[in-house]
Amino acid sequence: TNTAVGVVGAGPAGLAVANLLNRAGIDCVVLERHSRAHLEQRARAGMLEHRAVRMLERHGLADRLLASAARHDTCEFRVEGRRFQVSYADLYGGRTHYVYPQQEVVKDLIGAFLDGGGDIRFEADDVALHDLTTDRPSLTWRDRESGRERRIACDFVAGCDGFHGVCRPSIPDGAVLEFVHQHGINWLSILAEAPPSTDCVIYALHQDGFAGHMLRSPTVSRYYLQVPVGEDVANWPDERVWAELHKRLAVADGDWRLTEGKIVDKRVLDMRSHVTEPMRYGGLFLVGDAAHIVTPVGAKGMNLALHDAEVLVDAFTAYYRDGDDTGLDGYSAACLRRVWRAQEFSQWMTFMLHSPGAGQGDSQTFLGRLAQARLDHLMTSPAYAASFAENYVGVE
Ligand code: RFL
Repeated sequence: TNTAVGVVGAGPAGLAVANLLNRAGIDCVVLERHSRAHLEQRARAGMLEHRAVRMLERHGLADRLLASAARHDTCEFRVEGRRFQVSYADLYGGRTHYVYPQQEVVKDLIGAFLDGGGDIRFEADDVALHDLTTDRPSLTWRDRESGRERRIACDFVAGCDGFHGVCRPSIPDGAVLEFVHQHGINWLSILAEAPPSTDCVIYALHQDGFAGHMLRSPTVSRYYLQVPVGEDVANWPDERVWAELHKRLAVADGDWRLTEGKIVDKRVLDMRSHVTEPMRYGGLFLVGDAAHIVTPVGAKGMNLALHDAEVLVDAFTAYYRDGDDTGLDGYSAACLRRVWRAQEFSQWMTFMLHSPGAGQGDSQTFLGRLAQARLDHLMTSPAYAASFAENYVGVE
C-alpha cells in the first residue's frame, strides 16, 4: 500500500494531523501501538487554550468540547495561607481556558477521523522508519492480532509518537540539536475520584513545597505535590498524600475545605524540558511531544502539539495543492518560535512556584526570595499580570 503521509502515533498530535489531512483531502494512514480503548481512557492533560479550541472549532472538531467543557478565567495563588486570584481572561481580551480531559480530546478525534473514512492501525508493534532521506520513505510494523509484518510507502512521515516513541531516535546522531534541561524539581502527580474543592486552579506555595489543585471534571480532580528529587512513590501512601495536600493548600482564614476521594493514579514526574532542532529530518516531521517536552507547570504540552499539527497540515496542503514547499521548509522555525515561548513561560512559572530547597530543610535561600519577589510583582502589578495572562492563556 501507499499513502501520502504516514502518521506514527495517535495522541493529540497524530490525531489532529490525521483529521486535518482528511479534511484537506490528503491521504494518510495512522499507526498506533495501543488499542483504541486504552487511548480513550488514558488521563493526562486537561487545559486547552483559547487558540487550540478555536482551531478545533474551525475544523468542526469541537462540538462535544464546546457543549461540555468548563471555561476558566481565573487562577488562584496561595502563599503560606494567604489567597490571591488573577482574573487572566479579563486581562487578555476575554480569552479563557477550556477544561476538557485529554482522553476526551482523543476520543473525539478518533471518532471524527474514523467517521470520515480515516485509516488507523491500532496495536501496531515494532514500527520502524526507513529511507527518510529519499523521496519514498516507508514504515514497517507488525500487526499484533495477526502477527503479520506490514509495510507502507509514503511521501512523508509525521512523527507524532510522543517523547518515548521511535521517530526521534530514528534520526542519526548529530543530525539535529537536542536541548535538554533538568529543573531539579519532582512532582508527585495524583488523580483522584474527588469533586473539585475549588472553581479555579490553585497554585500553593508552602515552606514544605509547592502544591497544586487542578480541575478535570465534576467527579475527578488532579493534584500535585513537590517532592524531593528521586522520590519513591512508595513513600506516599494515600493518607500521607491527603495530609500533605490539606496542610499545603490550607488557608489562614475562611472556611475552605479539601474534599478527599479515591486516588486512582499516583506517579512521580521529573520536571524536565527537551527541544529538538530542527523538528525535521528529510521526509520526517516531528510533531508534539516527539519534538519537545515542557514541564506541566504552564499546561502547554497538548496545546503545542495541536499547534504543530495545524502548521504542518497547512504546509502539506500548500504542497499538494500548489506544489509549494515553502511551508514545509518553514515548518520547524514556525513551530519552534511558539515552543521556545512556552518553554520560557513554563520555566518562569516553575521558578516562581518552587523554592529550590523547600521541604528539604532549606527554604531560606536567595533563589527562594527571588521567587517570592516575582510572585509579589504578579500580585501587585497589573502590567505584569497582563503579561502573565497573555502567556498563560496562550499567545494568539
Ligand atoms: P502523546 O499523547 O504521548 O501521544 C503519542 C502517541 O504515540 C503512541 N506511540 C507509538 N505508536 C506506535 N509506535 C510507537 N513506537 C509508539 N510510541 C508511542 C503512543 O501510544 C501515543 O498514543 O503525544 P502528543 O500527541 O504529542 O501529545 C502531547 C500531550 O500528550 C502532552 O504534551 C500532554 O499530556 C502534556 N500535559 C499537559 N499538556 C497540556 O497542554 N495541558 C495540561 O494541563 C497538561 N497536563 C500533561 C499534563 C502531561 C502529564 N504527564 C502524564 C506527562 C499532566 C500530566 C500529568
